[in-house]
Amino acid sequence: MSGDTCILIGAGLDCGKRRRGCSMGPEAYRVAGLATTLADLGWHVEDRGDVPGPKAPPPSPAGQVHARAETAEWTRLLAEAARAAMPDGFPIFMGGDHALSLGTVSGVADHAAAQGRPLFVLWLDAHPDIHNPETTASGNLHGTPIGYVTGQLGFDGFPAMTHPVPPKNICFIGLRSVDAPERAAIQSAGMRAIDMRQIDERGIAAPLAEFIEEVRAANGMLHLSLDVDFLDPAIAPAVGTTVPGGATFREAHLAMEMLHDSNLVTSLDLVELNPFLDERGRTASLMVDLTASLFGRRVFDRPTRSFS
Ligand code: 4U7
Ligand code: MN
Ligand code: MN
Ligand code: MN
Repeated sequence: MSGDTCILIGAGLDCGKRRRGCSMGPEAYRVAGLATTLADLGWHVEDRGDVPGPKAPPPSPAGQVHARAETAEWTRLLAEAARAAMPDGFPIFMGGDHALSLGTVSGVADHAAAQGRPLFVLWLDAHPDIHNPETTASGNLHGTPIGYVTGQLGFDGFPAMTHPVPPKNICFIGLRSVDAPERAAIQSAGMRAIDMRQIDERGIAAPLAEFIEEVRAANGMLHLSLDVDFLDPAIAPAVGTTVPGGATFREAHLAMEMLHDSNLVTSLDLVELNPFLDERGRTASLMVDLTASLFGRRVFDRPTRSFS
């Protein structure tokens, strides 16, 4: 991540759940100063604008799964945007709800496969989002991106996942709301899942460092998907699915600082920001500040004298 170009891509997808407002996310990140923040850190920033969603959102029959056809079309469009951006720089997908990751991760996975490198995914979220249309009880597809990108069945009408991400290449951190079928899927696939209790007991640095070293050893590319609800709702209220007991301000920044130093992250989703629920822009600003830590903001630019 000693970088040159980062590419901002607005993905105002809002159909992964019923409560609306994430369509305003891309504009909130722009208003909160994401581009100038990154430019001040020395990055060349290119804003590609917003990916236009499906022109005439295909009607989805009312039923168990909400907006299946519209989400499938977004998945195709965002995978294409990701494949186009990866060769040009570091894409930042400004969401939009988490259903956007069906598209972004599949496009990034195609790119990694073309480079002959394994793709790893770090999922910072209260939820593992490993449902598929058969297991989801809510019918909300923002709870399914990990199910889709790992190649689970049931996604009829969606583009085929050409390069599924092996479950062992995925690491969840921050979990505190896991449904029964999700628990079964995580355990049977032997996935890395760091819940909040483990963070309480070990801190966030130790498990994250272990994952970073595995990615490095495999010469992997690392996609980071940051859900606002990873954070404690007391500091990040602008999200539909608040779950108490989330990551603190410093736990989140430390994760971003370590990921910056790792130099392994090659793409980023910022998801689930609902500006309609924010308080004077504080959640949008926090997400921008976390992105700044990921892109190299630090207190000192070289080691300082400490006590000895
Ligand atoms: B998010 C849930 F039941 N698991 O399936 C579901 F708890 O992208 C929540 O992480 C999904 O915000 C949350 O609806 C999706 C629920
Ligand atoms: Mn290109
Ligand atoms: Mn999520
Ligand atoms: Mn979540």
